[in-house]
Amino acid sequence: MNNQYAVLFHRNKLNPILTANNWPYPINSVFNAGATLLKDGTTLFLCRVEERSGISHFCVAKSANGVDGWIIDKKPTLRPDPDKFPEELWGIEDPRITYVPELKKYVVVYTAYTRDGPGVALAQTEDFITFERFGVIMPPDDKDAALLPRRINGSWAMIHRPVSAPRAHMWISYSPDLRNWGEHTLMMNARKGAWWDANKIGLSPPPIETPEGWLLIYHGVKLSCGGCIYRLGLALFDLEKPEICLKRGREWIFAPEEPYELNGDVGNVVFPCGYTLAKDGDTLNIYYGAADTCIGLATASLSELLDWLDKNCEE
Ligand code: BMA
Repeated sequence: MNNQYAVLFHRNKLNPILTANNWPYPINSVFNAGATLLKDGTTLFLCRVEERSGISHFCVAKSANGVDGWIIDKKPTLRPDPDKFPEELWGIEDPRITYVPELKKYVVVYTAYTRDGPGVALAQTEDFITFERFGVIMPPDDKDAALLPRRINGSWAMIHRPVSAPRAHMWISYSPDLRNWGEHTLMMNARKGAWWDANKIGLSPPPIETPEGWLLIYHGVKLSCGGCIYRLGLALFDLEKPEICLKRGREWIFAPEEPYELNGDVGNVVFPCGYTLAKDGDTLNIYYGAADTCIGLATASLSELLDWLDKNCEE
């Protein structure tokens, strides 16, 4: 066979695993879900649900095996609250969940769609029923953010993606208390020219801690006359100085190919906001928004990803 390349992400045969048709109340679409494993092994999604007004909220869905049998909250779990948080005027989007052992809480970092564009907001929860909202912690334009699960040299660390139009790179910032952020440091640049990740990149799911470093699955946005293509690549960062990039893959590793990824409200998009790691410590379940319309699952081996990155990183 010609044109053979490494296939690292394997789509589940039940894909798309969640769609608007599964929803217990009327919605437009469900995509870009944050994901975590609860203590009893249940997979929990905090789904971005787009209402039939265009505004998004979050809704919890749970499954024993992370593939099917989803039990979905009968009504929105977390809605934008523009009376108390005016920066959530046009909705809340793209949650990324980090379980923080020190706090014994889940920290959810998400996009607040403000009058002036997307900003980064943070909330913490113990049970995904009640949430303590901190409001906007990074002003617009900023999004694609997730918290690291532990302090780095005494400070909390958050990866995010401010825009300096027309380009957008990944940054990391540090905080003593999750509210006040500083030490803003450039982490990784978008490439230039014809590259798949030229001009605009961003974190996809939260970083994955491995003995070799923080593994980041990030998205690159290729813009052409035909529109945008959202694809995924890999990079590895230093465990104790996460702004230092150790390796960056040359090629993308996952791209829209299936009909539900190519066609939808925004075609040509694969956009994971969450993953879970199986008990074997190697199998990653990567949950991705497909075409801003539904949720897909792809499975990958962590050791294969690290191995591929080793052999396919830029010099
Ligand atoms: C990004 C985010 C995502 C969306 C993607 C593709 O900028 O806004 O919510 O899935 O674009 O439309």
